[in-house]
Amino acid sequence: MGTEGIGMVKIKTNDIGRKVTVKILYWGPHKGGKTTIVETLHRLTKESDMDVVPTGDLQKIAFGTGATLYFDRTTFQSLVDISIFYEVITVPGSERFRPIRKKIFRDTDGIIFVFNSEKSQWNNNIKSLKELKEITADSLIKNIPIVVMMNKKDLLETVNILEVEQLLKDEGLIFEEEHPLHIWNPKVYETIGTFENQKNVFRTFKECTRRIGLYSIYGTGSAPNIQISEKKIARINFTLPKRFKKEWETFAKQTLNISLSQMIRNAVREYRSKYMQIEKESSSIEMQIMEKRIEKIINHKIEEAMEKLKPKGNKEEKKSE
Ligand SMILES: Nc1nc2c(ncn2[C@@H]2O[C@H](COP(=O)(O)OP(=O)(O)OP(=O)(O)O)[C@@H](O)[C@H]2O)c(=O)[nH]1
Ligand SMILES: [Mg+2]
Repeated sequence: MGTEGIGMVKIKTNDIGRKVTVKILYWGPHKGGKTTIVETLHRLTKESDMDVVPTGDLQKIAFGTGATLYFDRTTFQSLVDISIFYEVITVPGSERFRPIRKKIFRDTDGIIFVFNSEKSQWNNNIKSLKELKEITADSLIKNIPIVVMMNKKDLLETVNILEVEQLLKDEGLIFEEEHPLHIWNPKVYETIGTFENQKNVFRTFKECTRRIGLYSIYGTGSAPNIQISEKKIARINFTLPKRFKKEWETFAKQTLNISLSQMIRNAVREYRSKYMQIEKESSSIEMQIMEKRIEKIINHKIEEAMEKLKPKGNKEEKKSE
């Protein structure tokens, strides 16, 4: 089946649910730098103090020239949550390996597209992107997060970021602001893949893992649908439904012995600190999700409060029945 293995972020757990494996695929044209980037990522996480570490060597199946023949593969473990493993794979970019790419793509949770920024390579990038779209059967962004590396930015004759974004737009991979998927538009990074001059290699990887996590947790495998309200983006500013306000005030005072505003502040602090642990780099996406979570917990507390404030008579009567 053409679309087999395509769909949502399908994070795999082992039998006892303790180990989670996430598959990240580096995709892009021949000689764009995929293998180089993964080599750099591997060495960097091995030698420096990062929050992921390689669990083994980097397996490469390549020609003598260095071009990938089948794939490169390696696994990293998260140190933030040691039950999470990232299986990182690169496809071979040469055109004739399309069937292999299709096979390797199966069960991918997130894509890092390695664009070759050299002006002479423009058409190869387009071909590679179109092929990816075809293979993913339009599930990119919607069900599979994607981030873009504009690689080889150390070279002189390179395209600029606006040109790449325009291409993504033309290919339907950038949504307008009013579209619900807008916040999941692929982030485009200018990168250098070689270890010596490396730029944004780890950052792009982290952004991909972050998106996979968000899709998995908040979107049950698809892009979480978060309504963007300008007021909400501006700051954490949730409002209590007025009709519950009194009940909640009573709840805060009677049960927790604090004021309503203190209780809100505590809820905000609690969720903010949780978020900071997951992601230090705050962005509007986290803010919106955090607000959703806070709203949820507040609504839950309101319900709890309502429950508590219900006339007790009925319950007791029932008990004694
Ligand atoms: N100047 C420069 N060269 C780079 C960069 N990244 C990779 N290269 C070089 O580009 C060439 C091709 O890199 P690879 O990593 O083999 O490319 P690939 O995308 O894996 O190619 P395939 O396996 O054939 O798909 C190598 O000579 C790399 O050293 C970069 O950021 N800047
Ligand atoms: Mg390669």
